Amino acid sequence: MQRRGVTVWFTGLSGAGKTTITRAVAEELRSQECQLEILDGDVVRENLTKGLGFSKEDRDINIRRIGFVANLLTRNGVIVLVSAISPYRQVREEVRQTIGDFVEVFVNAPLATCEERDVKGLYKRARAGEIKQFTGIDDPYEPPLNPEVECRTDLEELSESIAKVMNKLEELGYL
Ligand code: GGZ
Repeated sequence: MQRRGVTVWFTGLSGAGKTTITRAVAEELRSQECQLEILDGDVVRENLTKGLGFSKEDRDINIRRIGFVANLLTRNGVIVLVSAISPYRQVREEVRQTIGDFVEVFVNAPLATCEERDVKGLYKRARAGEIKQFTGIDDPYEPPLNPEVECRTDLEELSESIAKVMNKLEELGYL
């Protein structure tokens, strides 16, 4: 019998740790021989949503397209790991309603921490005004009000974050 699919949606600021947790959870799921796919904002923007910018309109289109693909996969029994800033609550809720089997993971680290990490040097550039509409600097981020999981990546180890996600998937009957 085919397992039930689910979309696990990782939302949070740039540098909060979405990609790191997503990859680690993917590895864990693979070891349990789950069928999975990753849709990472960075990668998606190079193909599926190439050409889109960072206005609210473009971000919403980006999220709706990711949601569309995630839905197709989810209803075919795949565990879909989406990693995108997805700063707007309303469109995240819209995607949740469409997909149904949806687990929201708030990857939460204070802006100061993300800025300190500044893995790609984007915050520095945003502060210098070289990048406009940068989330957290001169563009909003609306945190989830009732996420199924919250990972405080400034306070917890990666292993703890992975365990939280895996335990939730098990609790909800997806594993
Ligand atoms: C936010 C930006 C921006 C602006 C470029 N604002 O941490 P990253 O670098 O590797 O991932 C971020 C990515 C954002 O793409 P998403 O598809 O996740 O965004 S959204 O869900 O809001 O549509 C960041 C980089 O692109 N980046 N410019 N202005 N992040």
